[in-house]
Amino acid sequence: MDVSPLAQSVIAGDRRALARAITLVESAREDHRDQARALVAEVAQAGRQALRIGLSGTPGVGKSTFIEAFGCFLTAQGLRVAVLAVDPSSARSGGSILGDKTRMERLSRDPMAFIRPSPSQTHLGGVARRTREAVALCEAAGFDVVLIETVGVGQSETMVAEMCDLFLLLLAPAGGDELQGVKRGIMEMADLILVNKADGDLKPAALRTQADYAGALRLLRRRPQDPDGFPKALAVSALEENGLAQAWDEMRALVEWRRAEGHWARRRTEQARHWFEEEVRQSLLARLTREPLRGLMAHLGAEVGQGARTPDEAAAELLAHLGR
Ligand SMILES: Nc1nc2c(ncn2[C@@H]2O[C@H](COP(=O)(O)OP(=O)(O)OP(=O)(O)O)[C@@H](O)[C@H]2O)c(=O)[nH]1
Ligand SMILES: [Mg+2]
Repeated sequence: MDVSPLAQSVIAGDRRALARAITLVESAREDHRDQARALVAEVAQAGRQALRIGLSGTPGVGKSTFIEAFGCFLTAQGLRVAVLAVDPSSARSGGSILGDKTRMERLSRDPMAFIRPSPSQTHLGGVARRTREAVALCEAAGFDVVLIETVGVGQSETMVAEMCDLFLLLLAPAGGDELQGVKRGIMEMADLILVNKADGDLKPAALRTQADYAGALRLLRRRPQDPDGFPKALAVSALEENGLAQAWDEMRALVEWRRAEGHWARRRTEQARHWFEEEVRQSLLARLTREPLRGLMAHLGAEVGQGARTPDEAAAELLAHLGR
């Protein structure tokens, strides 16, 4: 199949073409992979960049509600918004935002928005590539903002942070005065912490939690990509749509500063390198699980087990086959 017509339709902003293109990059078939590679390379020629925003938070914190409210807020400003989801956990079926299309009812009907449910899960390496390519397709299709939702499990947050310009962490108001066991590593990735559900009875708790996190963020090591005062913690209510404009103002201020200081471009460059190296690593690992290397691995493993070769010798022997 010649992917050029599809690529051109994506660039022209044809939503059905975009959906088909994403289906192609999600395919596990080997011949589809070649087409997907050509497709992604061709759409890259459009040279478009969206603002990529990663959004993470534990189940029930209000990610879907926030995306619906924030997405509609953005489209009301005349921005085109694409929403993608990453859900590598096998515990959930059907992908996180598929069942949520009902919860994102307004946004899914919005002609300025495009919502793509996450496909059923595979290993994280495959998820990363597919998500990255889906982001690239949305950018080429002319979306201004690409929101990437991830549940706070395993490595998915780190992965999403590695493909985003901004990383948002959504938190719920804490019951007591303790920080909610948010891992330090995740806090360190956040550009903006949004304490959600700052409404009704939960409002005082949300404001306390926000103040706690604001304090905790000040204790973190200063990052070169941040102007004064960042990362920040804000209180929002996705349900009542409060604090969204302020959150957006903060995001824009941060992005403008990073662009002006060269951090934006530098980060994109680093990310491209990261994904190149990751792709090499993943491809090498994948080859080990296929013939002929899989059989050779088993064979050499048995020899090592019998003491016929040292582990190091056997590894050298196996690696010598990589180039063949
Ligand atoms: N009071 C209040 N409730 C909220 C707010 N945002 C979300 N909720 C409620 O919290 C519950 C979970 O919201 P979701 O948006 O489904 O949360 P989620 O993070 O997408 O959850 P998962 O998809 O399961 O990971 C729902 O009952 C929402 O109505 C808010 O700002 N205030
Ligand atoms: Mg959800």
